Amino acid sequence: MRSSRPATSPRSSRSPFTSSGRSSRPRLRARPAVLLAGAAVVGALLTAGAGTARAADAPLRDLAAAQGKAMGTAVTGSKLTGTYGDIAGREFSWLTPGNAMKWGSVEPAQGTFDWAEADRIVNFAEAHDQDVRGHTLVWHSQNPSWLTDGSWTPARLGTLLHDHIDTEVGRYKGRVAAWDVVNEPFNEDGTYRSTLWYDGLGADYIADALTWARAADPAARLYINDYNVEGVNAKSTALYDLVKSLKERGVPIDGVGLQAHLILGQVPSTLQQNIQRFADLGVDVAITELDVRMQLPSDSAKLARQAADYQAVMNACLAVTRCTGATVWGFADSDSWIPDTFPGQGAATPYDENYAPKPAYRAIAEALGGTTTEPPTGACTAAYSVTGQWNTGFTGQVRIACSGAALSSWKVGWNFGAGQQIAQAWNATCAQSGAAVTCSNASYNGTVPDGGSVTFGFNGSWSGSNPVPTVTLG
Ligand code: 9MR
Repeated sequence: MRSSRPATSPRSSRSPFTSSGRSSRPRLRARPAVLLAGAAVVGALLTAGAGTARAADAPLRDLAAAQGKAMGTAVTGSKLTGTYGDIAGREFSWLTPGNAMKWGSVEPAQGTFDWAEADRIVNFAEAHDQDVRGHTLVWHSQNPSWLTDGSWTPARLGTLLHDHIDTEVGRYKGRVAAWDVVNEPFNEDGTYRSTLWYDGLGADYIADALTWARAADPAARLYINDYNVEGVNAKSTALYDLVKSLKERGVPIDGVGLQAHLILGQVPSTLQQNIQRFADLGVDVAITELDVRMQLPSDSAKLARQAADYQAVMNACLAVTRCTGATVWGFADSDSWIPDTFPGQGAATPYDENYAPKPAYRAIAEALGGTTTEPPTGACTAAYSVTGQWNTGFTGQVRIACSGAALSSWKVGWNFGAGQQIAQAWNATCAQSGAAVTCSNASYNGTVPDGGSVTFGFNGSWSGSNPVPTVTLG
């Protein structure tokens, strides 16, 4: 299934207006910080009725791109519509399937494959100009029972693993930017975890898996991913020693994933130092599964502490060039694994169950250099931003968001101050008379629920300057 975004969107259609290709956000290979191309994201935001001007709230992915980083989230494919889909597409530049690419999901019976949810996520990512982090090829958990219950000779087990990697990486060749090839290979004390793979094939199952993944898609970045390896400790040192020896042996390894399933108030003080030591080995580092859990119920003090924790993780990544970015393990509390696994705990993600951003969201944005404002209660707001600009043309968007209020239809208006002219709009009907532009909802997006948002876009022309107009929402 393709995106919910109509095909006229320049992001999905890759129209000539965006022929420079994918935007200025970073690819999964680490690179120095760059500024957003063109006009970057600037905006004006007015509260409905009240008319108070506010600073723009740029999406996290744009803020991250301006820092040379990416911001990602784990997603559930079946949820990628409505508000969940809007947020996933708008705020994040990486998507990780939370479960859809695990062996047990893709090959439930031997030789019988189900790629539906994985395909859905990859298609969504492509329609929203996002990279996919494939997760995960070799793990001790969420394997199909035919595999775990079978009795295999080492040779047969190796062939099964090789075929699995060939099949899955091959299927998404060129479409998955990075793979968590091996997941969670270590015990807490730094010894190898006893698993189907280690017990059957020995420690070189890791080198073999990486080599097979490289052969199946030479362009994909290959990672080893683990938890409790965020600070300097016995487990992260074992991972460090492994990566060092793999590099020395010429085994393909491009990065390490630090999962970062953290407990409130317990961000390791050695996080940045640890990221740096992996970077110094010549590999990328990604924060791959960030969440910060707390004892429920949450309260404002805990949420403030959590915000500081998120900010500390972002700051550590920002401080190291080879830290490519951070992925949250589910962006909303309603889509988090924590309550099921740690009874009584939760509220671990940056959005609450109703998709309202929490202090942690604002902390991430601020760490990434953004300014954020909390919308006043009981208001719908419209924010105008220029998302791309070239010689004589530009792409703009307006986001209408409601909090404590809702709309069943909408109309926004503005006056262009420098002769700009709208050429084409999507997700709205727009008309321009002289400088005055009015845009009203399309048949399918007049409803903006409490806690939800709608975005429409347009291409226009400009010359001389392209100032951001003041937008009114009526
Ligand atoms: O988020 C995943 C959850 O839905 C599954 O039930 C769980 C099963 O183990 O796996 C979760 O994701 C895990 C990830 O794949 C690897 N690191 C730990 C994550 C949380 O358990």
